[in-house]
Amino acid sequence: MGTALVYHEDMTATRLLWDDPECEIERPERLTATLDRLRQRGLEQRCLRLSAREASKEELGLVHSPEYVSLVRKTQVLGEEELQALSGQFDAIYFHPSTFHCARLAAGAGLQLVDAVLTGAVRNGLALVRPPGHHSQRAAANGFCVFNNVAIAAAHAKQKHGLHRCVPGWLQGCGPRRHSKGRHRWILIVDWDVHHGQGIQYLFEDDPSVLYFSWHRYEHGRFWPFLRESDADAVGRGQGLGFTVNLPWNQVGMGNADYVAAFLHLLLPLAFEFDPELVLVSAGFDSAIGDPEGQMQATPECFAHLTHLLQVLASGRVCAMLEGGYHLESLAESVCMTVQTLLGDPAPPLSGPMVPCQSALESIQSARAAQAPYWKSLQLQGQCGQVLGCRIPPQAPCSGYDSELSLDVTPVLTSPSTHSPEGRPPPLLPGGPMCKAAAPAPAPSSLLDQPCLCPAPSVRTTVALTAPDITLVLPPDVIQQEGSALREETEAWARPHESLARKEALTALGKLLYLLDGMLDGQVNSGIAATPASAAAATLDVAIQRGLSHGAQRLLCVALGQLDRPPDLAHDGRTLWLNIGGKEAAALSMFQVSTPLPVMTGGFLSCILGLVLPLAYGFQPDLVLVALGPGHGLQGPHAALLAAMLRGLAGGRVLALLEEDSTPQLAGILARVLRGEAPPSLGPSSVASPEDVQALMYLRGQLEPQWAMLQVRLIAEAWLCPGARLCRRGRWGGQGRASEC
Ligand code: Q9C
Ligand code: ZN
Repeated sequence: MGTALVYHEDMTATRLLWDDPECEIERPERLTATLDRLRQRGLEQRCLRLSAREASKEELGLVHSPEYVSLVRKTQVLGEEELQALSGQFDAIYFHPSTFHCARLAAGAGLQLVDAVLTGAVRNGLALVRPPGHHSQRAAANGFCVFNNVAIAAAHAKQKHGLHRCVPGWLQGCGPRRHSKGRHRWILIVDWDVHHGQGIQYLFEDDPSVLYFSWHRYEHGRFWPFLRESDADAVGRGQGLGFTVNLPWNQVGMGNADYVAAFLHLLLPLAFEFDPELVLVSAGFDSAIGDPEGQMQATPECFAHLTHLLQVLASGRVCAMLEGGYHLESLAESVCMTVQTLLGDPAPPLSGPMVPCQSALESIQSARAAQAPYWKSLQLQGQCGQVLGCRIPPQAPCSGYDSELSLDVTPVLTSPSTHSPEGRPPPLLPGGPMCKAAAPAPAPSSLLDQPCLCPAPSVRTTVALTAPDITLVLPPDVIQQEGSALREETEAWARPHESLARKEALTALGKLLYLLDGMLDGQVNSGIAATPASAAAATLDVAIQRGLSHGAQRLLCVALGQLDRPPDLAHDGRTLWLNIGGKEAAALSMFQVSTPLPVMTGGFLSCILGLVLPLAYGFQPDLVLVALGPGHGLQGPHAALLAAMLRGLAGGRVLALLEEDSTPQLAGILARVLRGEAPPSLGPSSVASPEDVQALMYLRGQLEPQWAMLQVRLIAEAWLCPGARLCRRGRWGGQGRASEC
């Protein structure tokens, strides 16, 4: 299933006819420059091109008053002076004789996109539109926005869903399946534009079937549109309490680490709990580097990651619609990253230090605190601080840190609280290859001159199974690998390992080495290999050594089940070893972590979002091994979600190692997510068990000082546990937290 690109060149017609410094940035070149770049990159050609249609009066009426629609209709026949006078009645608005036509096309484009996705014609898509929509209100134009394109699309999708929902079997959500609060789950709107989409917020603030998330430049209320209701404590009204999520940025200069942290620690926990059927993105790119409005620092690649992270929701049904974005180069590049990711290409690695700034952490924390009363996924972590801080002996499973690796690490929270691009905290890790990644962020122009860093490998995903199973259903472009590494070479790697002496183990190892070499040479992007269960640990050990000696600078290994840490694993910071399925939570060093396999889906999700991905994004690996070892206990959909999310790292260079007797279904589902398909929905998520939460919070406490991406401050302390603050500081959360206590 493909990606739709909805466009109509008539949308370049509307433009500012008089002098107005505030409005002049919203110009036709925004669309033409973006489309040119999509063509140059060959991305437009890979999409299903749809020509935008005009939204009808009735469709506009889903969101806007009839009087307002006819007011805008009349602008078609006004002269320049009348247009200017009318424009002056709204905040940051211009009308042109073509505005009504363009705005109807913009709204219509969103409707076509949603229809294409909900009918299954495509998996996802982008509508390239002007004028933008998210500031527009029931009876008001605002902030360059005339009709609220995303809100109209959401209202239309709801209506459409209403039509379909009694068709048996179309959606599991039809029958008894309800949201945890007894409501039908439905649409998630993610507004990553740098301005607050107050128009969308007003339209859905009492509607629990639409979860609206917006981050925005706020500066404590001193930035346009200067609204009190843009702050984190605006959480919706009535039935819709908790379904409006505002993340106000109080400083400029927010970058990749801040945006990814906001997704991992705020948006995604809520989004998984909400379990939407459809994700709409108010895709403004004025939140990208170089934009004059936003003054932020996130690079275009960051939008590939944001898109990638959203694609694990709603079976990948993501509809993005252009909002703002006024730096033509940054806009065009960021749109390319978004479309490329919608098409299923792996996200290019993020550059720069993955250390969220203090101000971003404060904002994320205040939004989490405001939402905690409404979301189980946030409450548990708060309670856990209480449970752990007060009941668990601090010395329990921790064996202490490897001294030279942790001692001279600067505690992140002692960095200055003012945030500027230059005032970043120092890089996290001493010496080694990480320092390269932690170079200062390049200036916008030099950064934007670079093309995408990772050329597409000729083969996307390869499956190298020992006994190819004819029942294994693979997508057409996934290759079944025939080749093996040379016999002598395979034997040399196997020699130190007793469990690799058997012929079957050697054969499997030869196939794995061949696949790994293809990945390291850049011929293959990702792959799956199998091994006899008895040889799993040794095979993984060889894969790590081989990867490190053949070009990988930093290797992330996620080992599920009973897979012991290779005995000779070096503590040089080049390998991050993460075992999920260990007996107890333990951090042998910041690079060797083990945690029990979560019991419940909710615990599994918080393990991935709260531990695995923050460590992985902080580590910035260039190769990922994920091994499903003996007793891994993961069901297909869980394994698929893990693999799908890990694919965001290392430019998608992920090698999955399975046991030989794994089901063909498991191999098939992993092959599909590794080549870029969406993982199946996990369904309504259960809460995490107390043990799951304890393990996670314990490790977070141990590792937070070294891994900045893990940082989330204890939420709603007073609300959950009056004593938690003290417990936490005194017992295990003290380092670097002077400001908190
Ligand atoms: N310098 C969109 O991005 N002017 N609208 C703000 C602050 C209005 C932005 C002035 C900005 C409207 C869709
Ligand atoms: Zn904007």
